Amino acid sequence: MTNTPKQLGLLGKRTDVLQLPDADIEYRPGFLEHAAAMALFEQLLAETDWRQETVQVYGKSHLTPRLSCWMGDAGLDYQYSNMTMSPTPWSELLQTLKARLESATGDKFNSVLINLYRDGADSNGWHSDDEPELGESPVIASVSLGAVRDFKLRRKNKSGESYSLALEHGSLLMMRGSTQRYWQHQIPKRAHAGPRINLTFRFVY
Ligand SMILES: O=C(O)CCC(=O)C(=O)O
Ligand SMILES: [Mn+2]
Repeated sequence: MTNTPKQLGLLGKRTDVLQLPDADIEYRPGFLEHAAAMALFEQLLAETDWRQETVQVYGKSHLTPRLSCWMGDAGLDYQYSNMTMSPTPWSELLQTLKARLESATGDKFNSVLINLYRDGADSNGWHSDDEPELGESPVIASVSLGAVRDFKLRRKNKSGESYSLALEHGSLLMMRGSTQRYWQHQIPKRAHAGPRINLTFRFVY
């Protein structure tokens, strides 16, 4: 099934504001209607140019424990975990989703990092989305499709403050303000999980 702009229906009106110090995080479950999110998931799974990137950690090469694709406006280059990525041109499908997100949030995006967690063994380690090209106060719009996975947050200041949130199919998580400066996030491995796709829309300066 192919998603047309009309089928990318928005549903949820509920927004949860996470009460975390020095963070600005909102969670909207049911941002995308279930069937539209399912069709989006299937289409992205089949049509995305998935790659397994290599990252350098302490001088050693590692394959990332997930597949990804970086899409965005021509001419944007992006540093991510010591790799430079040139974006794939926008697909019609994701241009449509971007426009929906922009009108729903009032923010502008020029790129998206798409991650595929093939099963529970795929993960995303502790990090902040704080690359200099995302500016002082990065705005990240994160759409989740498929299997529910835990999104963990921890304070950088060693206070021990942490938070865990289950990111559901069709949900939107918005991170703004000082969130990336003071907090890290991760998607830990999980014993049993089906495939999940996450899209983080960003604005690269
Ligand atoms: O999969 C997720 O929900 C988070 C992805 C993420 O943090 C990233 O790609 O920077
Ligand atoms: Mn991130």
